[in-house]
Amino acid sequence: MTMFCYQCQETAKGTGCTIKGVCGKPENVAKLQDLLIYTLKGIAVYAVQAREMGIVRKDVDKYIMESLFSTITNANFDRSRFVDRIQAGLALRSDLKQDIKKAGGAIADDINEAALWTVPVYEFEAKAADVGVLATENEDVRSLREVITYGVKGIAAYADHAYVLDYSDETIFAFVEKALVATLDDTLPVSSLVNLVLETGKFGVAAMALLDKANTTTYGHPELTKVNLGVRNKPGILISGHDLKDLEELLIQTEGTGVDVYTHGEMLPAHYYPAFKKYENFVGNYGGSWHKQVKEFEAFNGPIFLTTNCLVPPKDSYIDRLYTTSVVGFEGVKHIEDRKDGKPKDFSALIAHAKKCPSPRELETGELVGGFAHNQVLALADKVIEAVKTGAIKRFFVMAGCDGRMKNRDYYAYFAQALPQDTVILTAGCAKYQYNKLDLGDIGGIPRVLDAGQCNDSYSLVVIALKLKEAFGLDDINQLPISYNIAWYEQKAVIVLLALLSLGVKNIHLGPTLPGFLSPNVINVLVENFGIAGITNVEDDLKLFMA
Ligand code: FSO
Ligand code: SF4
Repeated sequence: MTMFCYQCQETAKGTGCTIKGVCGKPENVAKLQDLLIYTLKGIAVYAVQAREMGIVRKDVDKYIMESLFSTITNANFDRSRFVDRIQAGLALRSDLKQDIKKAGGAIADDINEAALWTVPVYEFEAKAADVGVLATENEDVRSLREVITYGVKGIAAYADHAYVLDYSDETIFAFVEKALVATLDDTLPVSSLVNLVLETGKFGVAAMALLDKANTTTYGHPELTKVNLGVRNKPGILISGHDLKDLEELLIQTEGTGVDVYTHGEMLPAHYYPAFKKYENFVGNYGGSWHKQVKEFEAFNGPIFLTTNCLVPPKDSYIDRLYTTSVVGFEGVKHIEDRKDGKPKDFSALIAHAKKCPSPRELETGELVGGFAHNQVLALADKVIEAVKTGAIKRFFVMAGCDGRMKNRDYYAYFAQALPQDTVILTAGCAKYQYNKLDLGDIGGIPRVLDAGQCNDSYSLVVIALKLKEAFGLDDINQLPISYNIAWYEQKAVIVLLALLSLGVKNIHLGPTLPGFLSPNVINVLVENFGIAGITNVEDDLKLFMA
């Protein structure tokens, strides 16, 4: 086996990428990501013990979060970055061990190998071969361990965004470390792993709530906004990913320079935040979701700045215009260094680059309407509740999640169009690009597609559901006229799903295919306890949902 990765929806044949990632991840990077995860588990062994002794190392927490995030699909393809991370991790691991010893703690004789191993750098990939996903032989245990691992990757991504805005929660760090250690424990019964999966979902809710607080406190509550889709006749910078602080610093530094800023993909919802509306050069959104980037980045003409996933291996036609930052990386692509000593990131190179480029080529014109995060929807609550009571709105469809390359994802565009006129779509994440430019109309002034924001803003949809449950005096969230038809792609969607399960949401339909990392027995557990199902075709699924 050269490599093995099955963490995303596009995994080869639905079972695993074994030669090269469908995402473009090469074998050496896949192996180093496996070794990094193993390194994190070893560090977590000491971090858990240290925490019990009252030793908390913020640098370790931050390192674990960023490292998990860096292994998410389409975040980082740069081999050297993983080698550096693993080396830094081994150094942190021995520091932590020393801290424990200095404080009088004993290191257990039977400590896991993950906490002990060392090999020279040239043997990293060979070592990885013994510690990857397939090292766990029992397929159900492997499946549950990986669900937990992917769940904590999602938590880490959201916790990292909150951390950047100075919001953190020790209990989230402690849980992530505990969960990583649990995936090493061969004595844990399957039932405990199943419980841990649900606990992961609970901390997913906590991480999304924390990020929601960080975003809304820093930038205000998203509000109903019309976002321009056209372009202006000035050079521009295109920013993609999920990191709002990067956007803020870019807007501050580009203001008055004659360089415009456009969003791409998951950065679109930034337009909904009041704090960014004052920037005259914040022009609009350019293009669609992440997998369209090759064509759209080519057409943009100016520099493109990737703050998080999803990065697609770039074409020569624009690689010299591409910039990455934080956990994102690709060999040969310029990287904007992290903030140091409280100073903002330095975008002068990007701005100078933009000034030498022609303005973006127009792809489309018109506007998109969004900004329906919890605060905005609750401001319309009376109208929404009235519409439900009168029957003007019969059902809500949560269609949050991800978009992707696979042709069969056009199911979601057809599904959105086939929905009866008295239904409303609640969305978040890049999944919306399948249908957010269709004219689906409104119900008494309430748009039929309510976009809450990025994938993490799926939290908003939960808040809305809980408020509706309260307003209608129901005891169970499943009694609401809400159906869940969720599209997934990568590990942030995994944590969104686990979060919904931990809140007791039942009968979620997940597509376009069920995860390759779920073993048949684990799928059975999900079907029996939560009524999880896949999708079939628009017609049959609609009948099922509307029944
Ligand atoms: Fe999409 Fe990519 Fe936000 Fe994901 S851009 S697919 S769930 O990384 O993060 O929704
Ligand atoms: Fe394959 Fe997805 Fe893993 Fe990439 S992230 S190697 S496409 S399973």
